[in-house]
Amino acid sequence: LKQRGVTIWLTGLSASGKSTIACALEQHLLHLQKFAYRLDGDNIRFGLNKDLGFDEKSRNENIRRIGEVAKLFSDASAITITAFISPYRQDRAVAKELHDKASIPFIEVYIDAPLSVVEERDPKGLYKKARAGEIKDFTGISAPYEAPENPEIHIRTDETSVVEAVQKITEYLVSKGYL
Ligand code: GGZ
Repeated sequence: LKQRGVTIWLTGLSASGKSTIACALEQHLLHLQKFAYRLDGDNIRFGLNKDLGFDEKSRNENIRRIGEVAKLFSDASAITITAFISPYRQDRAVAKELHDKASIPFIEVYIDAPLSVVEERDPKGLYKKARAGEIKDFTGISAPYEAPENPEIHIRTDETSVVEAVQKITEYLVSKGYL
């Protein structure tokens, strides 16, 4: 393989657009004949991490394991895209540190949409349930989201199309020589 691995770490609220952008980015990279691999709730929370819930300790462990797995994929030369809320700054810092120690690039991408916007989207009705007290520890309602202070890339999904978001991330990868 000519390519070197890199981890693209998406963080943001539920319904902010992480999965949509991650899927589109993965497709785009595969079309460019790159080895891209996406980690998201479907292949992690239903598999490796199916023993974990959404209290703070469980989320810490969820993100710790995802950080380790992302590092392994990137070490194996994949362009690894993770799409998890990852609400705690400290957890994301631990994942980044792991990559730093292995000299693998870690790109934090803040998928940013205001709470009012994601609550309006509410594609699965989860915000409504959280407001009604039917889901506890719901990020943005009854659990914290600590926004990145210095993300490598900041995408406002209420003002940016999916295509533009993919373009922005791709341009960053090219500018750093990762693509
Ligand atoms: C936040 C929750 C919760 C609670 C279930 N809080 O929009 P979704 O549905 O499809 O994606 C959300 C997903 C969040 O899992 P993550 O692994 O990304 O979270 S974290 O990084 O914080 O560990 C949401 C659903 O699971 N979900 N309960 N209480 N999101």
